[in-house]
Amino acid sequence: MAKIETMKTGVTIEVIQGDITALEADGIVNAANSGLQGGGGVDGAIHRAAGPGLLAECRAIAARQGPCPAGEAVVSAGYNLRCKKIIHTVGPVWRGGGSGEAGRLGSCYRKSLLLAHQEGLESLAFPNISTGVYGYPKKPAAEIAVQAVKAALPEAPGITRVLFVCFDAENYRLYQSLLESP
Ligand code: AR6
Repeated sequence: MAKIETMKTGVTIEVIQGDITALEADGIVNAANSGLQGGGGVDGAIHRAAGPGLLAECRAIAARQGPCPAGEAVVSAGYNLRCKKIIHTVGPVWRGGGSGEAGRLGSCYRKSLLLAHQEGLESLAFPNISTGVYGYPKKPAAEIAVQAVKAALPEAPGITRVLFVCFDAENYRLYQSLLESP
């Protein structure tokens, strides 16, 4: 069952377990790589579900502005997904924690939220960035995600609904325990 926290500002933060490509939200965040070339994990699932137009647009973005550094975010259309826009953010690769990973991971959530707001989106769904192939330990990653989103929400007043979409049970439990009881 989804856990929902309603903040004083009226913004709801939800945690659900499932496949982010099946979700209906104005914006869906992709855990991309800096080349925006598609890949495995959630990136692969999003590209498969969105269709080939997405890769063409991502390649055009990368050709125009170069690689997307870790902690940054870019926006594309949603193609065959049930969203208006896809926000592609590049998480940090876990290197033991002493290489600025936490700051860059927080930046992924913050920049994605700000970009979604700039694009006029009202709801945004996040996967658990960096906790797959990039190896970020799940507990600190979840703490950073929730903290960074809550801190950035006042700067993104158009966003009224944030969803954390957890694929695995461990992340789902972690996010549930981080959100207060409704
Ligand atoms: N829906 C929601 N979450 C998912 C899905 C899905 N369909 N599939 C996987 N996850 P990862 P990263 C979860 O590896 O660690 C790619 O190759 C997964 O369980 O997708 O940021 C990119 O191209 C995990 O909790 O992303 C990059 O090269 C979370 O998504 C690299 O992987 C993130 O796992 C990025 O690595």
